[in-house]
Amino acid sequence: MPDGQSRPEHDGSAPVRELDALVIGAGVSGMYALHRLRGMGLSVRVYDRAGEVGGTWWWNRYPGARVDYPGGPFYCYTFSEELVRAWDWVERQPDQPAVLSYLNHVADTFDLRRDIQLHTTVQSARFDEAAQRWSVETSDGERISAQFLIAAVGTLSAPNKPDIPGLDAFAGEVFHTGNWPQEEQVEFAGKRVGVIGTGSSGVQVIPHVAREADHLTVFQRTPQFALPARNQPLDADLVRDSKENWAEVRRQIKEYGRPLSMVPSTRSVHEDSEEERLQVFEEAWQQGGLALRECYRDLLTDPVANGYVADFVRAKIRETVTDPEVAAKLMPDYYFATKRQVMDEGYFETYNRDDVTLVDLRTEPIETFTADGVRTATGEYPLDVLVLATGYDAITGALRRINPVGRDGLALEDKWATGSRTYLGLSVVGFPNLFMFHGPESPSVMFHQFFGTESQGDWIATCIGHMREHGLATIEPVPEAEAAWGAEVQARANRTLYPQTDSWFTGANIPGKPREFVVYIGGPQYHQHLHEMAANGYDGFVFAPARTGAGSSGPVTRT
Ligand code: N01
Repeated sequence: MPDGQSRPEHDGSAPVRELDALVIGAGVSGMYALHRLRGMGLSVRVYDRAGEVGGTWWWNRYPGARVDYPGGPFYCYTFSEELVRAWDWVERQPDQPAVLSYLNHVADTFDLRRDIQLHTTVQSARFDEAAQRWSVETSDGERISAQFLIAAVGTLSAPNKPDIPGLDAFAGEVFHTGNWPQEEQVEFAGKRVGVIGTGSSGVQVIPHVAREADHLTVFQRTPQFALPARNQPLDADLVRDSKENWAEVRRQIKEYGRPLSMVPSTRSVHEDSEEERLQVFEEAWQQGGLALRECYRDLLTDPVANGYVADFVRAKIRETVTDPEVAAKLMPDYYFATKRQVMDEGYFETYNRDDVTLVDLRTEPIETFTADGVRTATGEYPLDVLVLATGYDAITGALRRINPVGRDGLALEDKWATGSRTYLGLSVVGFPNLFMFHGPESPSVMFHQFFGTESQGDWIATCIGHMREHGLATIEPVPEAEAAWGAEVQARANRTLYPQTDSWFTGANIPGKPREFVVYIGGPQYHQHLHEMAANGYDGFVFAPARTGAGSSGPVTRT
């Protein structure tokens, strides 16, 4: 039976589709995996429960959604100069419709849609040890047997619906920013709207809702060190130069995780006087984007340095918000920039409006939702519409919800019950031939998202090519390599202030999730290591040849 075709079952059940690789998710990573692996002659199919390609950019169409980091120079795949030249970005931080149009353009350019099955959820995946393949079932009853299972499920794609008493009894409309209605336009005009959550999504949606709604109530659990995004039209010279010298731009991204113009300072905060320091902070504030986080090298490692910049931002919030009592509620009290940095466009100014109320849940917790709104310890807030900007079960949530079952019946949920251990953030002991994009212990969102995808996708493609060349059926990391990688990730994180703050980086936003910092800090070194390790014979992995009946040979470590 040729790959990619279906094999009838003798028991009368639905036929099984045979694939070389099954990819879960048609976002940035899934589309790249399809393009790359199909180009090697593999039979590949992508499954996605969404109605279109685009992943997070398809789901997150709330008002105000846009790229909030200046990705520099463009928010795009980097591997194809032709693709770079063919698309004209207009803004430094494009909005959601622009990004979604771009991703649709990519799907068309590379004729990806014919191998993407939309409106289809992967419901289960189990490794069949005898067949050395993954058995997968989808929501429409299809059964698939694939040699490789590739999880391109997204870092921030499993919405977190908070467990707040009475929420299901609320009679008004409820929307989650990560699952925004596709067809209908959500109307806020003339309505009393509540927003829970002040992360990146909340900070983006709040000014838009405030402008439209009759009244907006923001329920804030943790204030933000939001920085001015200062989005702007792309400079025509930068666009032209970047397109003409794309190989050099790409080299810089590979080496630094961003173009040279955005590389952090090597200067310590302690080398400057207070006056000089404040001037550096002010210039970075005016520049906007990540400039303030990058203006000294030790802001994220030295508590004293961090305190200086945190005080500077708190002073800016106090200057912006006219009512001192409201400003006091907006004061963040953890280390600056240790949550994923939030960018704002008129966020703090929103609290100067008469039709906006800020409820500080730290002093006034929600007791319950009622049919008409929210009751807190000290007040009642009638609402017609509720927006949940409450984030995600990040990094591991989407794959844990599928819960693949590996060797010896080991479920991923159980494997990761006490810690999300992986090797290189892309493979897991006990789960042969499972590859993850942006998994736990990879650089994930802390590196140029598109380049990171391409680097991991190229690694997976090279590895599969290597296996085919040597007649190998499975690959799996060894426990020692997995443990050592986990230790390396933790050691790097512990040299920074990140692990000390509750955030989705640490899993602290999801009750019951293990608290651990599972992002690899030091992106460029990760990608270098990944490819060197492959070139050196896949240290830390064990391969097994294809079984030829009962007398199969055991695993081989190196080839
Ligand atoms: O989610 P978040 P997000 N009761 O987890 C609060 C990316 N992104 O969707 O901080 C009350 O950051 C929670 O409070 P606390 C980006 O990487 C990118 O905003 O846990 N409040 C917090 O305020 C970003 O980091 C773009 O105390 C509750 C908020 O909800 C990531 O997505 C745009 C609560 C959640 O903030 C996630 O951002 C948007 C409860 N029970 C997002 N539960 C771009 O532009 C949660 N909260 C590229």
